[in-house]
Amino acid sequence: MTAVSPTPTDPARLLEELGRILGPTGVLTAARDMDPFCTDWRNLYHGRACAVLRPADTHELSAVVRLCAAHGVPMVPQGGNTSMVGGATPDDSGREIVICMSRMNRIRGIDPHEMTMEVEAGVPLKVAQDAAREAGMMLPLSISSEGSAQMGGILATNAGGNNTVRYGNARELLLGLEAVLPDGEVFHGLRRLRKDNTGYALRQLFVGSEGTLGFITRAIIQLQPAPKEVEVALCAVEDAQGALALFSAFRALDPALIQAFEYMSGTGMALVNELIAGASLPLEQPAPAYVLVELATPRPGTDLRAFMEGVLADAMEKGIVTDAVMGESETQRANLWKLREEHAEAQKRAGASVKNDVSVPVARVPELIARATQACMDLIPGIRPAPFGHLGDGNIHFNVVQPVDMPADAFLARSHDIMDAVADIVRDLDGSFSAEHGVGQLKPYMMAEWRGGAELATMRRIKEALDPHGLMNPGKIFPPAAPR
Ligand code: 2HG
Ligand code: ZN
Repeated sequence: MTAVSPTPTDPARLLEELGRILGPTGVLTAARDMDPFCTDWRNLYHGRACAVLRPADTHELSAVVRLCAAHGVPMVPQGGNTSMVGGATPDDSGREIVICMSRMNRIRGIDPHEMTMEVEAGVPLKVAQDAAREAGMMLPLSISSEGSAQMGGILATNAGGNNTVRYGNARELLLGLEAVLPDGEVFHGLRRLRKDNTGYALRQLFVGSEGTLGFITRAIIQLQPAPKEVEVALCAVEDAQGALALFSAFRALDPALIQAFEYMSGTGMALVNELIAGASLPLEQPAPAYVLVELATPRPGTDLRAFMEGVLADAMEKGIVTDAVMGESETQRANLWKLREEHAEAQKRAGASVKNDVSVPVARVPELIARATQACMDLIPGIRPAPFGHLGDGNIHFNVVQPVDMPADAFLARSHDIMDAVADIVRDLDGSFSAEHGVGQLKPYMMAEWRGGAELATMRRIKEALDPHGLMNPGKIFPPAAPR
């Protein structure tokens, strides 16, 4: 889709009018102020913006969107700027306006009877989790970037993370939603009903839309009871087949207890130990691969520890697990989680890397890892495959780190070769080329091949219906349309 300006832009007049709506602190135009909003977390995309706007509420946002739409100015919604696919970074034209949601950061309420929380888009996930905990409940969504990632972006990208195996993705937690549409109209869908069959579930349209259909401004999220018992174990295994066998063992006995089931390669774990301060492997010796499993229950007196020990002892007897350690305290459990959560940061510090956020049916994870490892090593000698991720839901981050002695640029120039080689295997295994990070501006080129025909055509019709001028987050999700 090409952006068509409804009226020619007059930047000076537009900025003046925006300033009148948002006040002086709500509009940033100096390059040094805008820089952090124009570069992504991975440092892959460097855009330029005409301004960065910081509305304080839905009313202000609606007014500025109406104005930008009238001027034909493209808008890029931005939350915590933690996208792995450049989903919140403007292009380099200098025409786009970044609209940052971080001032809309109030928790509007927690309802202990309904077990719901109403949040504004700019609330960081960690803040929402802590508020749920203080109220004696749990917000069951956990991702490595939870300190910065914001609820609006989490919903807009349908984030998944560590607890998907038990509670689903962000989509499954959503009850109600408010959004500002591309013309500035407000969509009022902040309902907290479990049953509400009144035509299309429009709120779900915004989930996973990556900011291409409007701005999520507020949401009502389903909470869960706080766990009363939690156990975390780090297990050494020979390979992903062993990890899968352990998952099956837990699942066969009680799938409802598995709160997270994470896989890590030996290579990835070694990078964490080498590059992250305070990280240290609490096992006798390094292993080819690891599992981090968390069990939790809201029922006191379950003796989760005995259950976990029993499953692990049996797995060790069968040779599935070669070594294991269980966290004895909250601090120890947090330290075990740190080894998993710092994988992205360690890989960033290790040099250039190529990410493949892919999913396959759970039983096919070992085949994915084995085949993709071989394919990448055939492609670039010395490449360091460091796959890790959410084995329990089939989502593996098949990330590869540059060879030690290869220049970063030369390695990154092979990004598409690597991504295509992994994608071919994923397709063969009935998987998806994007599991939880979205399409952003990294992967639109894959959309036509993977989601072509009626699927992509229907997405385009929805996009055109809501955003006929193509002003919302241009360049994301959709590959350029073929000329008619
Ligand atoms: C995680 O699971 C995140 O830690 C980041 O999704 C994954 O760095 C990555 O590719
Ligand atoms: Zn992940």
